[in-house]
Amino acid sequence: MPKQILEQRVRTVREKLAECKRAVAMTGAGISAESGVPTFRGKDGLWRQYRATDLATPEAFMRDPDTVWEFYNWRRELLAPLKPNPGHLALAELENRLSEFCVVTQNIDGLHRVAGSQNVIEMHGNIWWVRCTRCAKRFENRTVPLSGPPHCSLCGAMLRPDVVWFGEALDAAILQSAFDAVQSCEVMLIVGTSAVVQPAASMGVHAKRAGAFVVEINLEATPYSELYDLSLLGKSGEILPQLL
Ligand code: BJW
Ligand code: ZN
Repeated sequence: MPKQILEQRVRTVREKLAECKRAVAMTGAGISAESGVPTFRGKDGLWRQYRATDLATPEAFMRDPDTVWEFYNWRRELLAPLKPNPGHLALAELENRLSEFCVVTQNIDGLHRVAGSQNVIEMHGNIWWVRCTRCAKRFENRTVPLSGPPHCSLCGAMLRPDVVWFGEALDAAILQSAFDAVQSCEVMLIVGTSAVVQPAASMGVHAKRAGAFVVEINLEATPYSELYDLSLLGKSGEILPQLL
């Protein structure tokens, strides 16, 4: 994208944000890429190296919990030392500046909260939480590395990562709060998501239908780019700070 066009679009979005009261940022793996977190579908993306059906479905976990836990343990080790980048920090600062601002994220890395965002809806869960496969009790667990699958301190059953796998329904209350946020915002930023995984992928469409000004920030176009008001092509860690 030519620099001049990008700068002009950035100015437009900055003005929209300065005028508005309610905004939402919907984020995906791309916002954490500059922190060193692998994406799913990019060049070195996780789903290019591993089969999601072997590692991120309830069937895979039932079949081979040790392998699934090995995968999540490896990702926990990789994530543990990573820090938020200027993109996360800019969204945390937007929350301070607007009367209502919320981050709806597909990411499970927890970096938005580390950056200081408080109003965060984690649609796909959080890798630092585990859930009992029998009694459904949730626990925060930051042990790195884990030595084998962890077990529930209440009932002894195996715990699973508290994340949403393919074919699993999102938590109804979490999904509703995401819908409420996107359907009542004036400006929506859609950052670093390939927009192929539902129901997250169509959140921008809901915002657009409800009258929001919808902006996509990504290295490349996505299946929804044409529907939105503006596309800012570039790194979110460089573009988001310019919107303040
Ligand atoms: C940058 C950047 C930089 C990089 N700056 N940008 C057929 C049609 C429609 C739907 C379906 C279908 N078949 C099956 C479904 C449903 C399925 C689905 O959508 N599948 C599609 C893939 C086809 N969805 C589900 O199963 C969901 N549940 C559901 O539908 O339930 C229904 C139900 C109801 C009632 C009962 C039962 C069921 C659940 C989806 C769960 C997704 N889970 C994962 C794993 C989470 C845990 C984990 O991490 O291990 O979530 S998969 C993975 O994809 C992860 C992500 O959150 C999600 C989205 O990925 P994201 O964030 O978009 O990352 P990438 O890598 O794809 O994109 C990165 C982007 O960043 C790129 O665009 C880059 O260009 C950009 N970028 N660097 C700016 N510096
Ligand atoms: Zn239990």
